[in-house]
Amino acid sequence: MAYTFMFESNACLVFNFLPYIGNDEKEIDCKGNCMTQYIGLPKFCYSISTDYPFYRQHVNRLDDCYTYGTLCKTNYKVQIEVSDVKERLETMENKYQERLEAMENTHENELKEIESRIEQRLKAELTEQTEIMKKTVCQQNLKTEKDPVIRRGEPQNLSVKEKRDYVKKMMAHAWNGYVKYAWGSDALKPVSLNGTDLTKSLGTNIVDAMDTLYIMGMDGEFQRGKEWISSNLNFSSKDVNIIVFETNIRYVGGLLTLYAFTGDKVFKEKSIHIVDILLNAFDTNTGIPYPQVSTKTRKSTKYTWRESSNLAEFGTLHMEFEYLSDITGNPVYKQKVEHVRNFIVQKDRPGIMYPSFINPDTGIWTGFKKSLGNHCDSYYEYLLKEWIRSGKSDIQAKELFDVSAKEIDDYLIKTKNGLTYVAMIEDSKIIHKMEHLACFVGGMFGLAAKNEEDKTLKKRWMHLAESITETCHASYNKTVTQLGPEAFWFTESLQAEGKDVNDKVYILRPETVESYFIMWRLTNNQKYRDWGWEFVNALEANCRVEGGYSGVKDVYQADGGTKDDFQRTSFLAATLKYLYLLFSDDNLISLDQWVFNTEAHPLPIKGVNKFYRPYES
Ligand code: DMJ
Repeated sequence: MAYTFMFESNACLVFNFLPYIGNDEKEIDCKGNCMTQYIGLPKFCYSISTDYPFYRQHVNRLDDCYTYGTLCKTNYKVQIEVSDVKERLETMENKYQERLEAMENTHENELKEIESRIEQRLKAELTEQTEIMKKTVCQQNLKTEKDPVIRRGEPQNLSVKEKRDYVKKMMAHAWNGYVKYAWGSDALKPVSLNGTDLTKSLGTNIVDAMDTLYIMGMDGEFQRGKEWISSNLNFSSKDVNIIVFETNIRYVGGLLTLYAFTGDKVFKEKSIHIVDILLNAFDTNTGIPYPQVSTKTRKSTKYTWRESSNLAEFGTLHMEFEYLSDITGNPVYKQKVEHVRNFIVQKDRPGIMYPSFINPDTGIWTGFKKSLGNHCDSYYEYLLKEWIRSGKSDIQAKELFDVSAKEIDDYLIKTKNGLTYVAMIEDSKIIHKMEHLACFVGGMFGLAAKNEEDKTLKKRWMHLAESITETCHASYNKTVTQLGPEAFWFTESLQAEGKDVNDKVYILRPETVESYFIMWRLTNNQKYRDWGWEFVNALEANCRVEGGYSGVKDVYQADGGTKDDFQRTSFLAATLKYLYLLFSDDNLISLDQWVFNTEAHPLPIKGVNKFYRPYES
């Protein structure tokens, strides 16, 4: 096919191929003026004339057009074989297309690479900026937010303040007796006005009581205690078998709280010194610790009277050991307790909950009591509390707690004549007896409810918390002394009452007032403060003696019968601390910031509490 293009005077035709559009026509006049301007990328231009039928020219400026414009000054009448042109054009076009595609592919890859590099850089910059932002926000928060309150915390109400002042005076009486008659010993015999040693004068009472002194603002006493710790607390200087569980909850827990409160390195160093000795207990076939370690030989042993370690002993280390790793940067402490937990988790559980004993050499369960009292109690307590202490990052602990809590609820929680209690199982038989030790369960379920998101569980746990605390109060209320028995029964004839001689003692235990305190904080129900005050009166009437406070042998007798002449250190560490906090403002050692170990030493909650003081290299 042939087309005839008539070239009018002073005009020539230029085929202009825009790279991606195909051909186009542009006119330039023969004086060299482009009638249409070329804009943008270089373009290919074909000018047609008789002399140069196909002339390829790279045109990107007016000047170029001018050159070819001059070729067609005269009028031409040209016949062009358009098919030829078309063919050439198509070849060109195809080639161009290929090149274009090749370019596009290369560009696409290059582009992708560039994009990914840019993306990575942006991400890195974003992370860096976010970190900077976080730090700034965090620092601002620290400046603007109020510090967690660890002292003062005076209640508004005057009569509550009077009660609190009264408790502080009780603390002064207990402490002064110890200072006067038993300084440096482990505990005070408040009737015979002497010291008594469990660990050959390693000053248990001092370390255990220190954080209570601090919270109460008893500065002189605190200072004296600190000096003693600083110069005398040296386990290597004695030759004694220390009990892993007791040493951990009293010494390590106490020192860690003091470090959190004050940031004073002496407390951290002393806790490292002690835990490094305790680590020897974990050198067993299973990694389950033996119950005791010699401070001299560092050899760990079983008790002579039993082969096994109990659940509460090896299951009440987690909070302290994890926290110690966090403030020292030394992972060995947490590794030990994590190994213990993993060992237990991978073992078969015979029946519900956990048996009370395991042989640390063979890993075989040996005791088949299921209980929230002696030998078992704080294992369950620490599952919940370690989850809280870890800032809820220890999910395994929470899952284990949830399973146990359900089993406790399904099998051990009983209600008789309106009183809900925690029974126990011995050799598969249910025993309708609750130990005073298990009265912490009210507070434990309260804390669990406070931290639970599932509404049904929250409600159930809160109900258990209230009703179990109520039952423990009833066990106090039913005695002449208004002090609770060591164990109480639910039978045809007994309702929350002790039966045997051993049931009837009251040894200054804190578990019931611990639950009053937690329930008060959760509900602000006045009855918990009232019950706390009844308890203060009962202590004053039955336990106060010249040297301090003593346990009593029969809570069902006037004055509690004979005194046991023993002021347990947990009375200062826990009983009086919980009482004081019960009558303080709720922001003093807030439950949002702190979680109490089983000896009532508050540990800061990770990621929440400014006093956490994590290790910084
Ligand atoms: C405390 O020393 C600890 O709470 C332990 O876990 C059990 N209870 C005693 C005091 O009664």
